[in-house]
Amino acid sequence: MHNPTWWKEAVIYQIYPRSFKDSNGDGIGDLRGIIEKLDYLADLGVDILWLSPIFQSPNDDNGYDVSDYTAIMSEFGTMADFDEMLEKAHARGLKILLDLVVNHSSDEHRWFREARKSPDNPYRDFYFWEKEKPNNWGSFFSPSAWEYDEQAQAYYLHLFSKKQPDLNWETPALREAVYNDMRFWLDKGVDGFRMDVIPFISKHLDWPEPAGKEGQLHVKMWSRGPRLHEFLREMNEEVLSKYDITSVGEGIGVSTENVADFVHPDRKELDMLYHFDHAIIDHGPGGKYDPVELDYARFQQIFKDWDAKVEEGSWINIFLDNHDFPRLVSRFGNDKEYREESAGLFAILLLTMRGTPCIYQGTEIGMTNVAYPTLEDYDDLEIKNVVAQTKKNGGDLDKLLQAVHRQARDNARTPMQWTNEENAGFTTGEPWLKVNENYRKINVDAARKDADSVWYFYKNLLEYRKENKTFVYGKTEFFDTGNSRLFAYRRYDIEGDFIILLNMSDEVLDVPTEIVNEDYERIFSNYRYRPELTDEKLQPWEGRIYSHYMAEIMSIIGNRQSVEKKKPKKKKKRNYRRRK
Ligand code: TEU
Ligand code: CA
Repeated sequence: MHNPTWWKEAVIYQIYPRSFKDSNGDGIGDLRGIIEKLDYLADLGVDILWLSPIFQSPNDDNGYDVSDYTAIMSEFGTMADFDEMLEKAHARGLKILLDLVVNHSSDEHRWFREARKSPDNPYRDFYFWEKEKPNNWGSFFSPSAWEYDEQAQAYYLHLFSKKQPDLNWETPALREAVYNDMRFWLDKGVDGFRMDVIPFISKHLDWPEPAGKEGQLHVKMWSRGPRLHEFLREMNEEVLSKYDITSVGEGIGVSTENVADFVHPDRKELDMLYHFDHAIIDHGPGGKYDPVELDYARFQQIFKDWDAKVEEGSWINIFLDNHDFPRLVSRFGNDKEYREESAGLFAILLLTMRGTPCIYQGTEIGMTNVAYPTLEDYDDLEIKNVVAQTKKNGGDLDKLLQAVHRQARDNARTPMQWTNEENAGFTTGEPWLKVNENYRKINVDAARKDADSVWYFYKNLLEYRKENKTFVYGKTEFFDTGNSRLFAYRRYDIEGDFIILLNMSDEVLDVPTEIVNEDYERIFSNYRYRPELTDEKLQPWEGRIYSHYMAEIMSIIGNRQSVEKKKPKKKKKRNYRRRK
């Protein structure tokens, strides 16, 4: 059903360049910093680097507001640095995905500066203009999605900040301009794009007034506008299909009911996308900063429901954190007593669930959320907006700080922790966002000196995944364990047969022998050689991979026919893959 394809077998590593590595001491990560770390990434064993936006930008939203799609952000370096980075990445077998942010541009983009000049400017229709505010839509980063522009004498639409005016895809010249900018990078040899809020590019032009409070977000309504799939097909036909590249959609507002419209191969639109179902699982009635307790039963159900779509031919990404969400170990795991254990457990989930995995920078060493003492310590415009709104409405700022500690995007944006030196070895200067104090303990240097670290667990699992394509192409079977904290599934095909057990709790649990019978052998545990490891009990946050003994023998011999149907007497347990 699934044809062998490089982007299905690959593992994506997301770099947030601003926070990855600073090469010149100005406190801001940059392209030369990435170049310095290419060997590190190749050694870890990932295949594709997705770079959050590196284009010229006034940085209202850290590069997600682009003022020139074919220029490099001056803080990040030069085009020569980019070319060198691309060449050196390719030389190491690493592919590069750029972040295509074309639902909106920056208000400082030449198109917008032209457009606001007059109603008959050739760029006017690159954006949406209305004489009167047509509805009560809210915006992600400000109360209203409509902003009055004095020069234009009209309101323009911005679903994000007012410095991120929405581009008007109804205008053929705009689409052609976007395609040209895409070709610019693809002709340089870039390997594809991650596409920011791509389901938003077609709008309901009758500007419906949705029921609900003034300023409310209407993700469901903004997503999948009437001409969306026509635009995506055109983009595919005009650009994507002409290159051997891949495309990842940010599937905001995409559900299991409609994912196939985007990524089923028959559609010829996108290769894969990542959905938000588990990423917004703890958003409460008041939204993200009104969080509720995590529902692990639902968490499991989400993976099950989406995998059923993959079975039907769609392809998706598996991710648990990125630059927009808290750190996975703090959010889904236990970042206190069981930080390393839960980080390891989620490494197993990421790398064995069906779909192309995305590892976010720092996750490979189990980086955690940060808790700055005051709201003013935060940089993100989303938080600045929420703080302003809360103040205006006389809301509880202490409660907000608690919620920000838990939910802030800045949790994921603190500088990458390389060493235990000052500022985590990220910069010799003053970092643009304060480092997480725990860098003295949690850093790449320390992790690579410790054979039992989260880092080595990732490296070994990545290598194992590469050798066992069953994790890529095999079918999935989910087991009902009767415990919302015990996640169990099987990945199998003609070449392999694995059972995965994930104990997402602080408790010791019994191994469910009805699922893992004696034909299955434990080959991976995030508890490795620790004394508490036993066959019968799953330790807190222990994750295991078992392999069927027949499949295991066959994978060693490499020939199914020649294997005698007899269980071997005693095979040595491999709790953890041997390192070469
Ligand atoms: O994110 C899409 C998006 O809707 C986010 O605003 C997300 O819902 C939010 O971060 C959750 O709090 C993309 C980018 O990934 C994000 O960094 C940008 O800010 C946004 O688009 C606008 O370009
Ligand atoms: Ca720098």
